[in-house]
Amino acid sequence: MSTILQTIIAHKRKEVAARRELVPVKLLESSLYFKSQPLSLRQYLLRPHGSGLIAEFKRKSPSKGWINQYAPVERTTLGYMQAGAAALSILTDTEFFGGKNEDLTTARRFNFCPILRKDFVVDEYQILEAKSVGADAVLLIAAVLTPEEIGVLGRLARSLGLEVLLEVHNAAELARSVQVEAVDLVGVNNRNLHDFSWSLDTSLELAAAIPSDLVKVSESGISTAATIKQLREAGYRGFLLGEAFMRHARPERACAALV
Ligand code: IGP
Repeated sequence: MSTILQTIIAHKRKEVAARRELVPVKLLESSLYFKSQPLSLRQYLLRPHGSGLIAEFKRKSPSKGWINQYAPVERTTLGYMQAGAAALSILTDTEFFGGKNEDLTTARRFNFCPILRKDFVVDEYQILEAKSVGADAVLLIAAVLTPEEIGVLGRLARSLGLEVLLEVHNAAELARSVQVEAVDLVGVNNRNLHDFSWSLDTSLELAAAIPSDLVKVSESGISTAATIKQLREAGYRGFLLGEAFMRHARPERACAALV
């Protein structure tokens, strides 16, 4: 595991332990969202003439620092969807990405579309939490989880109606982590988490190795329609873009310009 990931995961475990004391599982389960029917990220990405765009709300990152401190969640996410995005991704990690659970709930109040909760899941508690704040899908990162953990967390998510996006960075992670009964979509991260370098080849080379019944999503560093076209031709149906939008004062306008 890279050092930044280790730092994030260590912090996340402490955070979850503290959070569990404040908001016990019983309380999470009383959230109204617990009773709601989630929307299918898979289906929204596979819509015949859809953009396949998953537009991300991300204020900062360990590699870039602050990207956008001021854009409001309401205007940005509604603008993303009006521009033609297929779904939203909301960073809820506070320490490293400047997000919070309330950002997701705010996005939920303004949008009828699938919402991916972007966080570092290491514990079943976080799956219940994702459901309680209104998410439709969760991210599981292969680089930080054993295949057993992916199985347990993925099956729990699916039992609540949440879809699971499994993030991989290379062929080895894909081979050991992909479990069809616990995963709905595979996200290939074009960013190397050890040195933050970027290569589209990561997505292009892994495409053929992803089981065909899982929806393919390409993540990170995408900023042009030409790249999206190339990925679509390689079999990708989802395109996760964050910084290309968020680095603008009006991220939703950058999204409209791309769709
Ligand atoms: C978006 P970018 O380069 O368009 O901002 O990337 C998304 O892929 C990236 O934010 C991301 C991420 C993650 C963030 C991919 N995997 C895991 C936090 C955790």
